[in-house]
Amino acid sequence: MAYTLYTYPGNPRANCTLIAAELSGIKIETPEIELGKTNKTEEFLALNPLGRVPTLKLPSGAGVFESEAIARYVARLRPEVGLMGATFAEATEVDSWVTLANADLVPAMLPLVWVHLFNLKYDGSAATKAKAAVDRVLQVLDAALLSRTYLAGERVTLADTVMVSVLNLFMTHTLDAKARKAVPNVMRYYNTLTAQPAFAKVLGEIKLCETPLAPAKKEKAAKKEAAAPAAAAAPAAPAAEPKKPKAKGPYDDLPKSSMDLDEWKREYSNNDTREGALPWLWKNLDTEGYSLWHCNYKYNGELEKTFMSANLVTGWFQRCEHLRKYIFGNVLIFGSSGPPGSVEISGVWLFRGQSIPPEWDQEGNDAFYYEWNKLDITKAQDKALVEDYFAWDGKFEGGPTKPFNQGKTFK
Ligand SMILES: N[C@@H](CCC(=O)N[C@@H](CS)C(=O)NCC(=O)O)C(=O)O
Repeated sequence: MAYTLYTYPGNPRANCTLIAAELSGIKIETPEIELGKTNKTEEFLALNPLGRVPTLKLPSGAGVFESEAIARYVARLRPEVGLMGATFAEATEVDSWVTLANADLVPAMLPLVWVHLFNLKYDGSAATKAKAAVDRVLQVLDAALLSRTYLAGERVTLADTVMVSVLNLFMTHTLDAKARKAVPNVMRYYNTLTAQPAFAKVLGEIKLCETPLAPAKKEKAAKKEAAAPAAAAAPAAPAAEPKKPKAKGPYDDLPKSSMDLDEWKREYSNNDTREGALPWLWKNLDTEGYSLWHCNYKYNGELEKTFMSANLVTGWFQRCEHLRKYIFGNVLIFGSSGPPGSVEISGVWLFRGQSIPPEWDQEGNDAFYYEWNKLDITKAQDKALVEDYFAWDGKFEGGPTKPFNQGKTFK
């Protein structure tokens, strides 16, 4: 009999265990449950007397309750994987980070995220306190990650599966681009780990937060407070402020282009690249409105596995969703799995405007870890490079040093 984890999809308290299981090669079933029903049955209460999720059912039929105990149980099943830390000192570090995440970040989920997702009663002062707690932990984490790749030791431990699972909720719901920019080391850590296959498989497609969740009935609440200032529990009243003009986006001031990027994407998707799409591009490319760039991963010397490199690219693409209207690219993997330096990542992008997207030169952004070189299609070699990258074949002169392995298109 297999292990069964009762939870609802996306529960950070369960994701940490599911990632640990992926890393350890342990199969865990996650049957669909109806929260409020399944967890109140007699059978369920025999596993967890409080009737809560997550709850783990062991092959013996016994139950394990409390998310932290469940995560530790699974991590201990395969000590050789090292999820509990390789040494006594590392095990203590794992304990510190797991407890910090659970004691300081998990309680903030309810007032900051779940209250909105599940339409619960909003408590302004609880939200303010929770936000301060999250900000403080992020600062501590950012300082710690300045000199580390992982929280404890030199490889992934339970500290990372717990921390990333919890961070993921805030990254996708409350921390907008400005908040993320304030913690570049946390971002590098989060981006690196979520690109790893075990994390990517459990967390699925990640869409970083653009606008933080806000109280559902903010305006009404603000008006009530104006009438009765004594009940000032909710945040200050933004509704009373004059409406600010909408901030300009980085592409808003560009003169209209004669080339329609969507049309190019359709051409590329529906036609043979060399026979149909590229001739269309060379005929329609507006070199004033658009620019072409080659990118080369700065840490190619560290890459060992093709599938992990491909995952790095997938993670990057997932975080580019908001730029889809303005960019198109092909990022390719070259070489084959082997010792460090066996694999290379490089690509060619087409961008609206004459520079790489503004946020891409900031530390923590995936693009920051690439060298960028603007291409000039009046030069035969640059033009051929664009063609090879877009067609996924050719000589790639001036590009990679290893043979093509696989590619990914952002369109
Ligand atoms: N301390 C527990 C908290 C678990 C918990 O509160 N789970 C919630 C869902 S996230 C639940 O089961 N609520 C339903 C209920 O209490 O009836 C743990 O970490 O496992």
